[in-house]
Amino acid sequence: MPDLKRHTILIPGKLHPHAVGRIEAAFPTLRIERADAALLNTEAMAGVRGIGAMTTIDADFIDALPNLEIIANFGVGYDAVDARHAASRGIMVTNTPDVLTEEVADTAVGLLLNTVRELPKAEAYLRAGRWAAEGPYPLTQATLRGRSIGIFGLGRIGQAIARRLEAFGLSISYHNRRRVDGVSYEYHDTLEGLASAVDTLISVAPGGSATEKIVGMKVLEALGPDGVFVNIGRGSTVDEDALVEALKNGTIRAAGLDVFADEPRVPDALVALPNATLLPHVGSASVHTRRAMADLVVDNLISWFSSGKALTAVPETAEVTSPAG
Ligand code: NAP
Ligand code: 8YV
Repeated sequence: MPDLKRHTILIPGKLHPHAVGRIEAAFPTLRIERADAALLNTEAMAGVRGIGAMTTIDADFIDALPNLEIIANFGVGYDAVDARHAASRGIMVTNTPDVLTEEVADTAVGLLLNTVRELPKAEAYLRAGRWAAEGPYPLTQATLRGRSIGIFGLGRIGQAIARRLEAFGLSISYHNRRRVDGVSYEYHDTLEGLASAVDTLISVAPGGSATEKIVGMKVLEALGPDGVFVNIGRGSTVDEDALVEALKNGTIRAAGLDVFADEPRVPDALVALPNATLLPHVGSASVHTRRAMADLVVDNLISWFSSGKALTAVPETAEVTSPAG
């Protein structure tokens, strides 16, 4: 077994305590407040061989670390890591797929139900004593019955959401850049095309330049006045000003959002809307699933430095090989 104690791992910013504990037990570890090269001296920068992180790792930070080999990202979404730049420098990037898929799909379905059937508002009504004082909570205008679901991003999580909603008796369509083999759901080669074919759009697409604000007014108009929009993917994919406008003026009926463009800041205009159901990015946030994600971060680092192989390389760095050979 190669000596892991020769490889320093940098943890910039906060990371899950189970990941921190395992990294500290296996490797010499350096912790800094944020991914900022100004916080490291030249010797420290030269010593860093791996990063375990849940924060932005940009090209400048990567370039400041001459002996960096691997960035192990906590999260399946790695839009905060400049993976293309890492690949160009021969640096491996890993993420945490699969271990969170079912949890996030469960959350997505809960968020959809809360949005359509107003369950959080109904509970608040009960807690405020209004059931006894005023009578039953009003019937919801919306229902899940008869809805047609469009999934933007039919990957691992999108397919897990689709499987659940099929069992609810709902029709499923999707948009990706490419058709998915082995599924019978209707494919749309544009997001707008998908939105006009369905009344319920669930976004579980990655962030990044290709999807930046792609859910804008045109897509929301295509979804229509009975439309429900759920976002469990990334906030950056949505034009939030357009969404606020669409929810205010009835362009769509309601939205359920777990993710926002500038987390943890949520626009006051969204918070003020009665037809927006809002969650603080809790898609994967159970003790069980976050621990599995933490394990996968550390297992990637250990595998890389002991066998030269990453367990879950992101596509951009799939061809990157270990300098150890
Ligand atoms: P995945 O398996 O890679 O699925 C992503 C899907 O999006 C793929 O089917 C991909 O298909 C499609 N896609 C990517 N870029 C696209 C584009 N520009 N236009 C259209 N479709 C595009 O990833 P996953 O494991 O399902 O995770 C998906 C995302 O969920 C993550 O990236 C993350 O942002 C988010 N997430 C959120 C939470 C939360 O707590 N809310 C938790 C976990 C993950 P093509 O490549 O064919 O286009
Ligand atoms: C995490 C996520 O909460 O995996 C992802 O892409 O969005 C979530 O599971 C996040 O990455 C870390 O806070």
